[in-house]
Amino acid sequence: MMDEGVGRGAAHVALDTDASPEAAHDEGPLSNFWMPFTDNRYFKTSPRMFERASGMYYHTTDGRQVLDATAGLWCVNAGHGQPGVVRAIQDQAAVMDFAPTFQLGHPLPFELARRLAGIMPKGLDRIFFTGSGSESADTALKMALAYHRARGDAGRFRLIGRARGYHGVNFGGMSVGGIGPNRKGFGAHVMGIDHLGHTHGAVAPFSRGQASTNNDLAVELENLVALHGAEQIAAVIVEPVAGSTGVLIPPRGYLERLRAITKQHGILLIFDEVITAFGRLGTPTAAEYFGVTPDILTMAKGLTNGAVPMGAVAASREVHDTIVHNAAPGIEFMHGYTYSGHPLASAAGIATLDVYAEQGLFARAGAMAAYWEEAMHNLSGARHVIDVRNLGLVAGIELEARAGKPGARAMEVFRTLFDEGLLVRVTGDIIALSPPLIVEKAQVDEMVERIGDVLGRTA
Ligand code: PXG
Repeated sequence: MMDEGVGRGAAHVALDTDASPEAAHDEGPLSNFWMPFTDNRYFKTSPRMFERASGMYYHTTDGRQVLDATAGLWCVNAGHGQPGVVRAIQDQAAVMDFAPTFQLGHPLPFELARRLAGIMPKGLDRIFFTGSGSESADTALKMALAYHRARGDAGRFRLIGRARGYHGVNFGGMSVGGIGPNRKGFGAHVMGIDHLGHTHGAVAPFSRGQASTNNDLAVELENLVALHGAEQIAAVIVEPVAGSTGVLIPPRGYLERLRAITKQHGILLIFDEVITAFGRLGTPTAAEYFGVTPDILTMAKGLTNGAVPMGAVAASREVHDTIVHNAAPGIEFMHGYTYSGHPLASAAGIATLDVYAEQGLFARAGAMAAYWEEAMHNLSGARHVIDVRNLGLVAGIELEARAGKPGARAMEVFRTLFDEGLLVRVTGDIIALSPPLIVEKAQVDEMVERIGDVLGRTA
């Protein structure tokens, strides 16, 4: 249970938790919030609660400081509590809380779209707003289908994802996604979907940055084209760097090959940049980092520094103009969300882009990447570590699984690290690190030391 005497504001609810585990999850004050992607029964008997956050740190309800090595959930790229973002949200809430964007407008999303277009890869300058990464993925898939229909090519209905891919939890994103446990419990999914193989293990373990492989993994796309005929395939969606599945860095030449094959066959390429956009690799987008431009690019998370929920989809002129200019008079794309272009989210987005620019955070991440790489690979010899992968300010530390208990070792490491003051993410037996871009070298060192230390003490 929680330590005593630190309850303040809403956080005090945790401290009133009945000591009995049964009471906690059946009737206690924590029982009503059905938590997302959480072991609810465990959490409610052993809650870990945040209370406030500032810069690189969270502070917990039991009065501890926790170094944030995950930017929240890959989203607080500028660090917590950036004053410009806080002010923009507060000011906007007082001026106009909500305004519809269906057949009406207000200036903020137009301004944010213009600003975003300025940092997207050249040509991806038509911006559709959503409320999350999941909504962005489904929006992008619908755009791809609508594009081919608008061209009179409605036979292109197939969507191709990738094994171990993550594109959120809505039906489209789940269906193209390739993480088994996220899919298996939910019935029939969207029809007409195939998956490319993943790239895990394609390069030697402990490779630094992007590595080469002799395997032509993209040939699988050629095989699907041969199987179905390109005339049935609408789009391919991939994360340029796969995040949720445990940091998979694309082998050299792989994304370029996907781009060449899709282009050759009139298939749209969608990059899901929900975690890679906004400086994670030292550039505004992974597309720019890799020099590969998709037709559609999805974003969320760092768009508002995580401070207000918002996602976005950047479409090429070709995709946008084909849908909009071929439509009958009236609404051209029958899609949108109540919160598309929400005033508070738009204000937060504009302020966040200001912070990124004024503090030079993308370049800062790029400059820190070499130090980060060196530091992360110092964990190569740590107990249980079977691979270290890195790119930009992302790293994956893969542990050997305990016999018969996949994920157990990493989960134990996660809990111990948290209790001792470091927040990481784990997925399976992989520790994923993605700190805010304001991270200092001493904090990078601290992450490595703490992780190495806890691994050494973990069975
Ligand atoms: N696409 C990608 C590539 C993502 O990483 C989503 C879509 C969905 O975004 P929303 O906003 O609907 O959650 C994501 C989300 C993790 C972790 O620990 C990753 C995500 C979410 C939560 C945890 O790896 N990515």
